[in-house]
Amino acid sequence: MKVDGGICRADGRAWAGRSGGGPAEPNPGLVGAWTCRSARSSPGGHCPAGARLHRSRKDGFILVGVLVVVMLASMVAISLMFQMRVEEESTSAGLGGHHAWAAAMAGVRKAMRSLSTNELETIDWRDNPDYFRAQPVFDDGSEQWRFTVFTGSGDLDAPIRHGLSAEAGKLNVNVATEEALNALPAVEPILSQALLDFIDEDNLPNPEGAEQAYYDTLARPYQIHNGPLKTLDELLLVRGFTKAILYGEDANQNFRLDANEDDGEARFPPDNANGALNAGLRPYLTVVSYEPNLTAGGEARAVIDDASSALPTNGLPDLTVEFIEALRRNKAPVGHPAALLEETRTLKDEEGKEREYSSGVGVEELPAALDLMSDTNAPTLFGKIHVGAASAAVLQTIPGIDESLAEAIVSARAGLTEEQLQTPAWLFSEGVVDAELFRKIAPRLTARGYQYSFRVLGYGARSGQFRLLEVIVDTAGGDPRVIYLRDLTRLGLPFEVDSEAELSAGDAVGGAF
Ligand SMILES: [Ca+2]
Ligand SMILES: [Ca+2]
Ligand SMILES: [Ca+2]
Ligand SMILES: [Ca+2]
Repeated sequence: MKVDGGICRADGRAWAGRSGGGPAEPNPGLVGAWTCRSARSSPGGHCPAGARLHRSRKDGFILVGVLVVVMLASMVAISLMFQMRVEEESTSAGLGGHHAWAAAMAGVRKAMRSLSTNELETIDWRDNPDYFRAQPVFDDGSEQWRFTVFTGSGDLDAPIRHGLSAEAGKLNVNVATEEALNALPAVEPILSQALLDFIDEDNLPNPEGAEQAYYDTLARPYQIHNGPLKTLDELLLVRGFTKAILYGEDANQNFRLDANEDDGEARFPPDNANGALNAGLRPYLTVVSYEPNLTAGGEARAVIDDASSALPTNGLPDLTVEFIEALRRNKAPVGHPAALLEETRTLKDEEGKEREYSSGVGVEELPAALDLMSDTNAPTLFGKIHVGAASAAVLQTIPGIDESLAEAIVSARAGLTEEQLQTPAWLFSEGVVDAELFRKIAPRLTARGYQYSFRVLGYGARSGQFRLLEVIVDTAGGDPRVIYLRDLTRLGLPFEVDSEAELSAGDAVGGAF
């Protein structure tokens, strides 16, 4: 190694002397080098005769000086060695981290590809290990970089799925009512009302809520949003919402019950040691769900109660069109198309005579009625709950759906085809709910998801270096785009990677970064 900056360029001799013999045999080479310092300006760097003479008369002084120089040079060398080693290690960690990041981003791109319109119908994005698990990305000879895309399943026995989560399957806190929030486990009005105050535009606190005036009294006051949350973690800014409430016992947010999450107070986090994972509110909530108010064919929907809104020219029976025209003529609004199900009304005809009208919407016509019409001309619908993706706990936030009905919905949908799941009409056609209950709950439901969340682990199968990302992708605008990306690497490896099995499986490494 070189010790640049040493006096007259010691060129490693200082280090060699130090390590070879401990402190300090005077080194003639060094002495010469050192004493040359005074003659540095001489042409060609040669020591003039006067300098040699000077050396011979001051040996004692020179010896002390040499010792000091040797020590100084040694210190410089040790410090440089240390610095180089640190740099070397951080460079290799950084390089590996960079590769793991690139592998994770390959996973993000694959997840986005699974959601693109031409893949969506052929790729199962819900749970597809062949497509999402341990996918090889790049082999640089010494390391094989891979990714796994996964999400929480809510099932303790198989806590992750290799796929994506539809955000529409969760309750959107930005548009949730107090009643919906209070239906969630462990949410009381003191929480829900504080959340509603945090989001609503005014500064009038709910009876058990908290507006800016409360936050001004904190040791570290901060401005509340009085507007929608952009990320779920912003819930932690709301009075009463703690990490224990948001993440439950799942301190490392890996969807699994780790040993420290099931040992009571012994180790962080506190938990009830009951062998089950309380994952907090996080699995039930979102801030990003919305959908375009369009038909499956991408057309604007007809607004039933708006006389200026053209009714569909095909897809609806004549009887239904006549019924809606009569409703409009009689200024008898119905609101949501679900209200047409098995509906009859006494209305005036074109001559002003009252007569019985039937909607003409039964089991057969219901899917088209739900697809083609709307209760609003708003271009975007926020916070509808995806009946094909929501957990029983989330379904219970809808007034009219109790625990047993929520569980019946979850078990009934498991046996349905993609075709049947296109609209919420199957709830009625499969006999899960009657017409009256369907009319009540359907306005809160959707059968579509446009925003999808997932985790990606990018990792080296040999070294175990990894990066963990949390991602949300939005497809509402056409091509999928990333609307949220967070590095969760600090939370640790979410699950063991069986690198031996992966490497011996001999997967072909396809593609590159
Ligand atoms: Ca407010
Ligand atoms: Ca955990
Ligand atoms: Ca614990
Ligand atoms: Ca527990």
